[in-house]
Amino acid sequence: MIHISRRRLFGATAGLALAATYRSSFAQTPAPAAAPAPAGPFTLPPLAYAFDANEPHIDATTMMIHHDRHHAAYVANMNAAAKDYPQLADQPLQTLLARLSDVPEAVRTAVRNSGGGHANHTMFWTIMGGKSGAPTGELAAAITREFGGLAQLQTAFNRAGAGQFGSGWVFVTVNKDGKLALVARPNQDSPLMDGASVLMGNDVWEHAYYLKYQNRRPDYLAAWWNVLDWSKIEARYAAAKAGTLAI
Ligand code: MN3
Repeated sequence: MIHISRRRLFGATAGLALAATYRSSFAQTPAPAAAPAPAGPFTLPPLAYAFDANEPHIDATTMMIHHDRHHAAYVANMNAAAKDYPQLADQPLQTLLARLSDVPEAVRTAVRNSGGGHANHTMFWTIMGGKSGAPTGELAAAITREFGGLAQLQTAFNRAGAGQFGSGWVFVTVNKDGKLALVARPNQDSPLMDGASVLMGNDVWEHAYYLKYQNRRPDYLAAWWNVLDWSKIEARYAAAKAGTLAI
């Protein structure tokens, strides 16, 4: 690869000489070992759609960096914590987060930040990749009951997201009776930490939107509704009511 670009820069003769030099020096240098697969009980869930599936509202580069680097870092941090405290993996993540005070103090902040980040992003990917539309059935009825309708939910949700100072999330929570509520949380805190269930949520950290929207967080919040997969959110609603919703 290198000798091709060098040839363009320096001409064929010089390029070939350079290429020979590079080849011989590489031949004496052992290839670097492949990065080890992240060892540990926590794993990065693959996206169920392509990085560009949410274009033009969320660009592919943002999706790639957000999933493969930001979310991967939360997973890696959880595995680092689990190295010394393997009991962190003995219970479901949502249970761990609901009982943060039981987590050993040495890793409690790590679990709050990275365990919260792992849970929040795991939820986040699953509800996107869609083509907008609107909720139907019981979820649509619940949204009308609680907020007055989808448009009113969007207005209140986007206002909460724009008003979240610094980094954080906006969520709609759901209880076993199907009752919805709007909550904003800082950093990677999650309603799971209060024992609540999350129906849906949007990430308002700058890494979620800055490449495309820069400081225009309200524009990102408004555009995000275009990539939702309401069938996934309806399934989460049904699971929450059945008591089977995990993250
Ligand atoms: Mn994020």
